[in-house]
Amino acid sequence: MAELRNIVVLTGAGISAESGIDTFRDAGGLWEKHRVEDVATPQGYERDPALVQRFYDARREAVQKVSPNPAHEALARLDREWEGGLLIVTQNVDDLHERAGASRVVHMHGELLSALCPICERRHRWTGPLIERPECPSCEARSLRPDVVWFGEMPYQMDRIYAALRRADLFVSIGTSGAVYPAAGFVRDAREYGARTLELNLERGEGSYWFDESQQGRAGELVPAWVDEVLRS
Ligand code: BV8
Repeated sequence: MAELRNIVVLTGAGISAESGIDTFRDAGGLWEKHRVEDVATPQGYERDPALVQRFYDARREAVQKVSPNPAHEALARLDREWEGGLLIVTQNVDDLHERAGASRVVHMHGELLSALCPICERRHRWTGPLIERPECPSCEARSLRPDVVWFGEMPYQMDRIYAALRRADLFVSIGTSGAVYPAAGFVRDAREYGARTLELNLERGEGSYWFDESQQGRAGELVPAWVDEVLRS
């Protein structure tokens, strides 16, 4: 791995699976018989705000009862010890990367532990439920919504992500099925910009074709081994 300087890592629900958080493929359609695509949309929220708030209240509560796993810990070690460029772009709305100690993290689909006020557009760290329509701490409006990016909404910090992809020598995708865009397209962008591409995932997906190398296995095993290799190089 000569001349390796800048790394971009993309993580998905698979990196949190071993912490006990259901992936979308497992939970898809299982949650109160609604497909995530139906619940995680502005239209779904418009149609039945209580249903959507309950969906997120349950996940916000659950995420505070689980812990980071060896894959999160390995990426946090990489963040501490890697002197080159690193950006961990996560599609996950849990805070397990941060709780493992990583700091160069971007939540492109938002965060469960944050509430967004659509009136004053401020965000607030939020650990409790939103179903009772609490007041916004800034403007007192009672319209707080989960601070997550729904289908059809613009993902966060796209400029920062594309700037990192342009500089990347290595793009590593961990625990994602590559079903959701624009995240699923990052591997093609990275290749175009000249990066090597590596996939670490439980199974080969339709996106695996785009990777120079694809390793199958559990993130808890593959990620620590890969981080060891990078830090030794
Ligand atoms: C956008 C937050 C414009 C909420 C999420 C047609 C109509 C309408 C829209 C579209 C359309 N066609 C395309 C679109 C765009 C749409 C999209 O992609 N739709 C899909 C369904 C086709 N995308 C959007 O709307 C996005 N916005 O496009 O705006 C734009 C375009 C370009 C540039 C700027 C703006 C917004 C999408 C964000 C939606 N919000 N999450 C919430 O979390 O509730 S998406 C949500 O689902 C996750 O964040 C994640 O992104 C996705 C699930 O994917 P994964 O993380 O990969 O999880 P999954 O379960 O699928 O896979 C898990 C993988 O792990 C599996 O491969 C499994 O094998 C593996 N695994 C399991 N266990 C392990 C493991 N691997 C390792 N170890 C293990 N132990």
